Amino acid sequence: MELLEKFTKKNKQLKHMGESLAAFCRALKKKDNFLLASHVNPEGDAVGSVLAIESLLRRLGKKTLIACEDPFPDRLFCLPHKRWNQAKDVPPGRKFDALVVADCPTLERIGHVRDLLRPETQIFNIDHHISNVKFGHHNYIHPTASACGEIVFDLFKWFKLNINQEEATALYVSISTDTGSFKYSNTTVKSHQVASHLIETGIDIEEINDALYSTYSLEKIQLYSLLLGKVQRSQDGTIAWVAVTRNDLKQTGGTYEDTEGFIDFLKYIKEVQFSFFMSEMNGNVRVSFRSKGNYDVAKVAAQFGGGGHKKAAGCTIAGTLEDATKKILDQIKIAIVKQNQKR
Ligand SMILES: [Mn+2]
Repeated sequence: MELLEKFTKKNKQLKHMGESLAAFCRALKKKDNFLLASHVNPEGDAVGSVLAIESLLRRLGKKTLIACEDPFPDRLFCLPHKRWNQAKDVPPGRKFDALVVADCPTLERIGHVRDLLRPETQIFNIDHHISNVKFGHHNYIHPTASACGEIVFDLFKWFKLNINQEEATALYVSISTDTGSFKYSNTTVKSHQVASHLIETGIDIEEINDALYSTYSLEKIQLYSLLLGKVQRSQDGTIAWVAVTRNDLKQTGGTYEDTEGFIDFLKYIKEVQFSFFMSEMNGNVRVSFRSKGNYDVAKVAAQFGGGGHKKAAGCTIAGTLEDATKKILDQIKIAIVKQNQKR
């Protein structure tokens, strides 16, 4: 109990950015017709948060529509997809008085959903990225939350709504995926507390965890096998990286989506402190970073206009894989030197 009190105290001292939860929720209450969105290439936290907020608003009697740039990710089949729309499928002329954006540090990252906005649309920005630029008319950002879903849970509490199983599943997926199944350093007492409330609703966590972490297609296994054979390391072994090319996908029948999570294998190598995973895409290279210990990959990603968290970040670099690799390695080496000087 003592630990819990200590944590709660510490958590209160850590300031959220933007307005208070009460002010944010009161402003939400005043709107009627909501559009909900998250970032392009949505993962578990983005999808789970959006689904749960949509359900919350619907239970408050609001009109809602989810529209994201990308289709519902197949791998999240444990979540309902029937309310998910792509921005391109929203009928033109449909009016919204509010947009809720979850788990998204900048408005650019919602992609073409921006085309659905009108000057009068009020933007509600709910997030946990420390890099969030507070682009909303209303912002509620909690950088110490392990997942955006953890913050959405607080919204349910504020509105005094009992979370149903569908909402609990969505929020569990949010928190579980953003904490690497409660393993990453962003996992807190609160992540576990919220999870315990969600489990109390009677959701089947074995089924959810199997769906999230133990259901692979043969194509994905074959793609992983190919990529494992291509892993490269720096001379001292502290940096590891690999790239997936269009040809790799063709050869194995895997998809870009299948590669999510592959970067963890690089991190599992004992000596590795920095790892990055590159995807070759339409003349661009999409990069995910991971770090261990005190190294900060958000700063490395920021050098390329990206962002994220200290130990998990991403960016997009224009150009070839070879160029991107060289540029990234240079920046990581600078980050290592800087970090070692601090010691
Ligand atoms: Mn997140």
